[in-house]
Amino acid sequence: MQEKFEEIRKRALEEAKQVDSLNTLNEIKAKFVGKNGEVTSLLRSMKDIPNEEKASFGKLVNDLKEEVNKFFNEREEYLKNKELESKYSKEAVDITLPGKKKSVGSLHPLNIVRNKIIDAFTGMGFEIFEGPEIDTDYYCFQALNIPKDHPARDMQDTFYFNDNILLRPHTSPGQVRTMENKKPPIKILSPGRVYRADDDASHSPMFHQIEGLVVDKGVSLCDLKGLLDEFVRKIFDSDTKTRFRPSYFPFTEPSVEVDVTCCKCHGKGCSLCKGTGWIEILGAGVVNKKVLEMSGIDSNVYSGLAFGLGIERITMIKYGISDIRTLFENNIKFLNQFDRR
Ligand code: FA5
Repeated sequence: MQEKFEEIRKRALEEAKQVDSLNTLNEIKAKFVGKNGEVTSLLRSMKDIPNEEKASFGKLVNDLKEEVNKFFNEREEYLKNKELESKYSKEAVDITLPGKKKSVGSLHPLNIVRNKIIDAFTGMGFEIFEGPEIDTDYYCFQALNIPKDHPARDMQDTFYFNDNILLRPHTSPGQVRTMENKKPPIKILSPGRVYRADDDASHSPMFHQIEGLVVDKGVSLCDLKGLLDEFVRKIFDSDTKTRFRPSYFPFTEPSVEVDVTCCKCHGKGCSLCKGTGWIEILGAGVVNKKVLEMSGIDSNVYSGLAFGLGIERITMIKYGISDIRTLFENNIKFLNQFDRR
């Protein structure tokens, strides 16, 4: 009997050592100490043991059962730890690896420049007024001293819905709408999309302008020069110079066009500025008295100054972009070159 006990003990130990999965461990363990296991059936054979040996036999069987349980419990512990270790090593994160870069969207260069321009002027006390993109002949032309059949209409030929309704060719209607609704002093900025029958490397059929209007007692061309000098210093390099050239707009008198020293060659002359050292950025002037009167402002008491700049033009100068169309193609490689903040 002693030998049989020893043989079961050895076999249980051997089999426990060889088990390599928790599922089979329970099956093998049951073969020894389960309901019908070898050790359990030894207990059942107790009835055949003489009475005087029953106690020592029972103790031996219980000791064996305890030992076999111990082998399998230890093995179970070992297998559980092994399983955990392999799970942890599979899930392990190498914290020395570089992180995955998230691609962050960026502002379009036109919006970057638009925001800079608006910041520059709001810092000087201007308020924002946005007019409609579809407007009437009266606001786009007549109220700006451009009567029907006036030759100046050709410069801003645009898209008409009918004889009276059109896509605005400039943001200047914003001047009139503001003066009709607001008493001086007025200091507004009117940004927005405008449309013209244009299409080449420096002219787009849809582009963006920002109109500025100041109406108060005693404002003059000198104020306009000071205002635009300050604006140019804020948008371009601090050493950028401005130049006023006489020009013609029916709604301003006198009228000027404003040039800045070329940002590429700083005035020496290069391909960007066509050898002149200067690049035009906007049209401006003292508001024509007729326009003030038509908008209900007494031109004997008040005077005004106005300017209208093209955001695309300023963006092209600032970033050295030679073809306006690249600003509308949405080429990610092109757009990624600009400030991402
Ligand atoms: C005007 O549109 C006037 N309304 C500006 C103005 C306002 C003058 C107030 C006086 C007082 P002009 O047509 O020059 O002016 O256009 C102004 C700016 O818009 C130009 O300097 C240029 O930068 C830009 N621009 C004109 N046409 C186009 C175009 N097709 N594509 C891109 N930019 C353009």
